[in-house]
Amino acid sequence: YKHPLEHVWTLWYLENDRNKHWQDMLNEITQIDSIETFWGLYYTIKTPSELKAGSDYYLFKHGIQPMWEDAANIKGGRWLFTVGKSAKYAIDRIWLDILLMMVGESFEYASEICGAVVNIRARSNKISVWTANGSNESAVLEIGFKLKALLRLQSHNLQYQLHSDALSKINSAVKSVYSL
Ligand code: M7G
Repeated sequence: YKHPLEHVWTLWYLENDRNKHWQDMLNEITQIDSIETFWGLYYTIKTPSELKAGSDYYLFKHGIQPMWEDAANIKGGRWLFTVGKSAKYAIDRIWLDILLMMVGESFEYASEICGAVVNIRARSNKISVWTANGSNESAVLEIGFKLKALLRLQSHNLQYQLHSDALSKINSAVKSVYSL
């Protein structure tokens, strides 16, 4: 017997390759539909801190492509925070906490959650939680406050950015709609 999750989730992995378009670097790894498949996968794959710079993981609800253009994301945005390199394993702990919050439906506005992303970069790593509707202020703020509180991120600055701004402002800074 397996303990089913409320939603089926898909894990994606991106490996940087300068010869490929961004979308072609994204690989769908597997689907997660139970607590047992979650932990089986978690202990099989590398943790974020073990990935090489330029790599990403994406965990999204099944049926949502982890890109701005997907119909489920296009009106949405992301809570973004950077995780410095000084605490090497902080990124692993925060990523696992976020995965558990998502698959465990911990947010009051869980239906607004699309997925989460971890970007491993040479300078500083980033984690973001993507929500469906950037104009749903109560949902955006509840999710942001909960991330800040549960993740003990008092020292981190969380920024909410709209995907539509990211889409139209490639190569320039994306403004933040909310900041916590
Ligand atoms: P990133 O990997 O989110 O951050 O975006 P980084 O700057 O720290 O590496 C890098 C680039 O990947 C963007 O400038 C886009 O060219 C491309 N990219 C990233 N995302 C999430 C998307 C997306 O959802 N859609 C498209 N079309 N390109 C994206």
